[in-house]
Amino acid sequence: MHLSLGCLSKPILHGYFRSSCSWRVRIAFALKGIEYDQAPVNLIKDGGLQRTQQYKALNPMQQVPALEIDGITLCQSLAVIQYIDETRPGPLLLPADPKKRAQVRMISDLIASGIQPLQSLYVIQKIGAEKVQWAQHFIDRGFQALEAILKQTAGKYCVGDEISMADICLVPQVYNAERFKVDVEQYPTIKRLNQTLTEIEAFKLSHPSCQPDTPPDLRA
Ligand code: GSH
Repeated sequence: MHLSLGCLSKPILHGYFRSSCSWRVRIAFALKGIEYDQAPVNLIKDGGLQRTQQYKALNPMQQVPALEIDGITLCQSLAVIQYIDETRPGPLLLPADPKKRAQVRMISDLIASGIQPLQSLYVIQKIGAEKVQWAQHFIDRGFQALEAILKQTAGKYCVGDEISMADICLVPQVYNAERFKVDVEQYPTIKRLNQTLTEIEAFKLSHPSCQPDTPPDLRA
């Protein structure tokens, strides 16, 4: 059931332009055509503003995103995306068919649990000098599995021909892979899907290169 939105204020997304998890939520909002405000949290400045007591009150994990919506604060991007999907009209981000729905969750979890946490800022900072090799190793390991799965599930998009939460997870993860100089050419299905998806307006609008907190030298 969709909420009546007339009396509710705009959601506030606490995120960071280059955070892949924040980008996931921005894509979901763009696909659904929902207006929201952004409250940038600089993950680098002064040791990371996500570590302040003020932000910790919003997200005790000291990570972005955090979303203020409908009188509650939600963290964890996949929970946020599913809440948006369940309460807002627009294209379904999780398909109705149980098999496809499970495949969407499988791919999303593979990325959100099996790849991104191993190359997130906090982990990388702990690794120190080996950080690039570490990130490349875990992204490659995840992409090998993801490529095999996508060969079975993909049509035009990650699961069949409808855009879903799996696509929302894929594009920011490929962006991270490229930042860490992973050779995405090795993964032809991932590469094809990413190329198709990055042409779509919702993915372009939410791209790290054009957010309110994108530094001038990284703006496209
Ligand atoms: N599982 C969380 C989600 O999906 O929201 C992961 C959130 C996460 O790792 N956020 C990163 C972060 O805030 C940015 S993408 N990193 C800050 C840090 O590591 O200190």
